[in-house]
Amino acid sequence: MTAALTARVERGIAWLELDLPAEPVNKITRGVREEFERVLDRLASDPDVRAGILISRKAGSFIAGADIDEFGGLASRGEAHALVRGGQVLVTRFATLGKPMVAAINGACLGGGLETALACTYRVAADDPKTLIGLPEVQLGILPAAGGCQRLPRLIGVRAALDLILAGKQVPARRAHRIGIVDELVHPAILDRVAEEAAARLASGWQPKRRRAGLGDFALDDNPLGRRLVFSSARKQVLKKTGGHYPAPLAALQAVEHGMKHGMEAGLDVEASLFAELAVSAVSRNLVRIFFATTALKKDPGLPGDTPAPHPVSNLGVVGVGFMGASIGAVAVMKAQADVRFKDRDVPSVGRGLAVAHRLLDEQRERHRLTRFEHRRLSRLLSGGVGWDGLGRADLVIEAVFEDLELKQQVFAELEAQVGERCVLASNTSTIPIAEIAQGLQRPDRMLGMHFFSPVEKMPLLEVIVSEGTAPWATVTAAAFGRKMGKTVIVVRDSPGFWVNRLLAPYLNEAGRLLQEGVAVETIDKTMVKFGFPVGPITLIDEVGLDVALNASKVLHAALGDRLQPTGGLQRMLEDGRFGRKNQRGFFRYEGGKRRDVDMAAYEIIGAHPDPQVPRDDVQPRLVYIMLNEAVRALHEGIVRNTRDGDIGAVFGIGFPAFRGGPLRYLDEVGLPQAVATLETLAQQYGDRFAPCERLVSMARTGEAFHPQ
Ligand code: T1G
Repeated sequence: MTAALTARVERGIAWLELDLPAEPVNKITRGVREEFERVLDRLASDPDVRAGILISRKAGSFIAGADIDEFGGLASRGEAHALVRGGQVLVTRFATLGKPMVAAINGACLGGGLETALACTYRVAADDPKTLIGLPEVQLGILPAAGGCQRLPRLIGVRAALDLILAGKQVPARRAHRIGIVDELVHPAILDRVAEEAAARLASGWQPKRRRAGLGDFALDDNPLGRRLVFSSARKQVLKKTGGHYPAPLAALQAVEHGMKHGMEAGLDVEASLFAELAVSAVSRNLVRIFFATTALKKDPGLPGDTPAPHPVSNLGVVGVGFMGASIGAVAVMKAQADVRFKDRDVPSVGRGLAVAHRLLDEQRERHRLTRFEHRRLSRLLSGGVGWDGLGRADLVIEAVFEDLELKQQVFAELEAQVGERCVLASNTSTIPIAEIAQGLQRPDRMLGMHFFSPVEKMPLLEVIVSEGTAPWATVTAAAFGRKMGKTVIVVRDSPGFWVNRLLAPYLNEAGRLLQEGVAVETIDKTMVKFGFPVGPITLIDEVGLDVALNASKVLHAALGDRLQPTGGLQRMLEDGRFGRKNQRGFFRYEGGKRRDVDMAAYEIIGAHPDPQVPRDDVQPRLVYIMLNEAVRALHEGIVRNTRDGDIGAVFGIGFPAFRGGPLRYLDEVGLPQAVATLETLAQQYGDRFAPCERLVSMARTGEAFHPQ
């Protein structure tokens, strides 16, 4: 096998150059570890070598960490323990070589990659967008276990380290420099030279002076009492955020705390044993699956077989620039560097849209995610007007006007006359069938749906909706542009509610029924948060807007019949002028933009009263299983292309608990016969809407699974 690591010595400096053959990223496999060990042995004993430099020769990737494939396949704790000990030994080797080592970081430097760099004496990083630095392990349900929980807090302080480790954040090189992870930030073109100079200086005994970040931070971090405070408040925050469902951040916290109290060696022991436990846990397995499903989707053109190449989209038009349209435009500018033209019916609307988009750009600037120069350059890509002019050059136009079929048809009829032959037309509808919007177009083949979720800059999912008539080139173009906007894209079939709203509607309806039956808002919401959703269904209704939720429900009810019948509660709430958070009136009270407690008036309006006698044991199964059953139906109808897309869509679009792997994975874990039995019991008690769908019953009978192992 070709070597991943090449070593050469020049003027007393050893260059360790890493490029893992036939892989898109550098990662620390068993093979790479062995190569490192051999090379480091030679380097240590070679009297001509005074210092070393670790650098990547793979574009965009320094080291993306340990090989996730390897630990995803671990069979036992013992095996996991041995693997991670091996990693620790290697990383420690860098720190104890007796010769200074410089990490010259270009490209992703994550997990074990950063841990290796932290064990080096000095770190120089290339100021390049690809240079992302962090310890993302907790996102995979594990903890940094090759010394990351020890060396990072010692370098930048406990609080700053916890801030990165507990959320699994990846930060750009510039930020890593500012918080003290990186010693020097340089233009990529001079990385080699600066690293070489640093190595030479270190070899002659130079000691880099490190400015300790915020003095206040260290005042707290450096004394035992302050530190105890830091740890206990971090623990509280983690528990609040994870609801206790994700053990990895707590484990990382424990490893940092133990190491700071009892020293590096003891800390490494804790890292290793916690890693061994977590790496073979169901939570980690599911999170690793989600990682691989997401990376697979990054390469998926959206259609099977030989697909046409996507057309490049450098000019985007957005018609209808309310909050949604404006945010889509802003993200297209920031992430895809597209030239974006807004169009709305009057000047004030265009002005408001532009203001929303500029605000989003300004926020990035304020958070130092954009330089002043980039901010200015990107801001200039935004323009707008009331006429159709400016849309003639568009490669893609996304319509985000009010959810009204006739209005949308009219917009597209006018639009079609303005745009060029190769322009894709997309509607950001959340419910209206694309084929209906496309009716009357000269060229319905270039029409599709792009269903973004609000807030666009935060929500990771995009549903690209294709109807029977949509041309493959249009599909792949929209999907590719969505990915460029940083979204995880699933291509779904044109059918009422598509995937996300199809699953959401029965769930929200059921929540409405529970309310009507006398279950309190807090009980419903807390039950689902306990199951692992980020927010409960009633909060979700307030967040998305009662009008939006009711509209989606009505569309699905009309299309799919009785089992999707909404309760009358939402209608009555709307008649009372309650739209949810957007007008500060909903199921909750709001004060100055902040959500307060449940608005008791809401119970009056829907004509229900919380009754403590109502049994609560069924709240969770009713809400969960009605969604699971619908997911199986929709999957069987081919709304999503496969179980992977279905699970990812539910996790990223609805907030289905990631640690459960998605609704279809969860069904596998429960066992299909058990799921059928639960649904049958619920159907007997609460009605036919719970009757297990045919597909689920037949799969349970034949012993199939959604994700066969
Ligand atoms: N292991 C295995 N495969 C990896 C990998 C890794 N660490 N990182 C990336 N890949 C694969 C990915 O599946 C895809 O494969 C291809 O590389 C390109 O990735 C002891 C325990 C590096 C920022 O969590 O965040 O170190 O689909 O499409 O958008 O504490 O990948 O082409 O076959 O995502 O340019 C911690 C996870 C490990 C890093 C690149 N490290 N990776 O993004 O490309 S745990 C991570 C990423 C650890 C120690 C421990 C991103 C990226 P394929 P991509 P990209």
